[in-house]
Amino acid sequence: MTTCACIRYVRFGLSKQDTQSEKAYALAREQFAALGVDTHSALAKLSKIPVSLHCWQGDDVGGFEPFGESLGGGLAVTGNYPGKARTPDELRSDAAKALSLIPGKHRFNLHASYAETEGKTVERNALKPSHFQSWIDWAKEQQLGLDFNPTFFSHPKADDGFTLAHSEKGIREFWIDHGIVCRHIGAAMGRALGSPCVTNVWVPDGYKDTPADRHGPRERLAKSLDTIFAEPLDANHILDSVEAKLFGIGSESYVVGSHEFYFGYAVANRKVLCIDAGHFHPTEVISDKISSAMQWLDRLMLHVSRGVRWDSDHVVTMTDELQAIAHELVRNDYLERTHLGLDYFDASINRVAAWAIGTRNLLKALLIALLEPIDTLRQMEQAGDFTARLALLEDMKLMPFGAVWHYHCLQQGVPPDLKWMQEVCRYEEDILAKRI
Ligand code: RNT
Ligand code: ZN
Repeated sequence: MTTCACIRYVRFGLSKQDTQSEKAYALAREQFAALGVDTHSALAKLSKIPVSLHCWQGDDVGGFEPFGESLGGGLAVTGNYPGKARTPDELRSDAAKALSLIPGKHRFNLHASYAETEGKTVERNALKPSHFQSWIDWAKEQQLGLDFNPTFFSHPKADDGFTLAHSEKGIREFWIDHGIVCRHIGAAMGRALGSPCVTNVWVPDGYKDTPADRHGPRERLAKSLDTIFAEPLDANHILDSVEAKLFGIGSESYVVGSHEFYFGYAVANRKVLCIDAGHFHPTEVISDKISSAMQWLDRLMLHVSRGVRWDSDHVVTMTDELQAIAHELVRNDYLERTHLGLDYFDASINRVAAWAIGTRNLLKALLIALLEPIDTLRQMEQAGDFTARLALLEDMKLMPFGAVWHYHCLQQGVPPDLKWMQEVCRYEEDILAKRI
């Protein structure tokens, strides 16, 4: 049994830190100003960047369908930390708690399996916007945008590992219809909330062992996607996106929707490409793909995740790669064309904390990038002074980003580092621990 860590955090909660934060910020501001960087404008930009929090961290990708299939699609969640959300209301309450610990205005990313059908079995090809009305109402109340995903896994018709690329027409059509109804749901969400809903197609289709036919399934997947996307929908309401993967559990040898497949599909059909940080070889990074992809695509969706030795979907931490992703988006002015989402699921720790840690880290990485003296670095590079470029990049690493972040949290009315965890502990004691 895991216990709550409140005691440790209460002790760290030095109130002195708050009284000194203005002073620390003023000093940091001067240090950045000396490099030609304005901390106020960096914070103004940061406060406008939305991150799409993934609903599935709150209940281990369970969803609320009455037929409750166990997790499929080659996905795996490990851990049994108490307090997982069992109902949509619990999930909404947990997500609201997490959002209260994160500076800025954000989005919430739902899966079709989180439909609310009042206990009735509604097949995935018959889902309607009304099954997501409570989510839409909640999003309005919380001032969140919504993003959406058809659910092509955890379902009897996906049990043999194929959906949109299935060789049987009937099964393929079932999943095509699911994709179609989900686009209408996404569009309804976007219309209701006045902000386009990124509706992301990811299918698990693939083979455990060496296939004899790599071509056929890919041809079927392309045709199925064409049918799903045939009806033009208003881009003010919905943006279609497609997500590739290298392998999953049970699809180690061949994934139909590979990176090359979807890159080509997205370019040819002007779709949003969703790049998941965990969907490549373990040493392959997505940060270097962004500026290549942006030459050919209008928009990207990122599933910011952290694979540990495989696509393990660990909570996002402050890694070099996270910072590299943030630098790419800021340096190249891609934020307007990029939809930032998170994609991880850890059931071995407090799930509200997992959301807060990952989202705060992404925002911190963006802040670090926004505080970079990019013009100076570019000038050095153009002058061929690679020594100065390296020296400045390295010296930047110990700049007082923490003081700026701390100030930002207080300005935005959320607890700063070393404080927010107290809130999680309290919530765990009062709410999560009572869910037996
Ligand atoms: C799976 C993909 C996909 C899912 C979510 C639940 O490997 O990353 O994005 O994680 O749709
Ligand atoms: Zn993903």
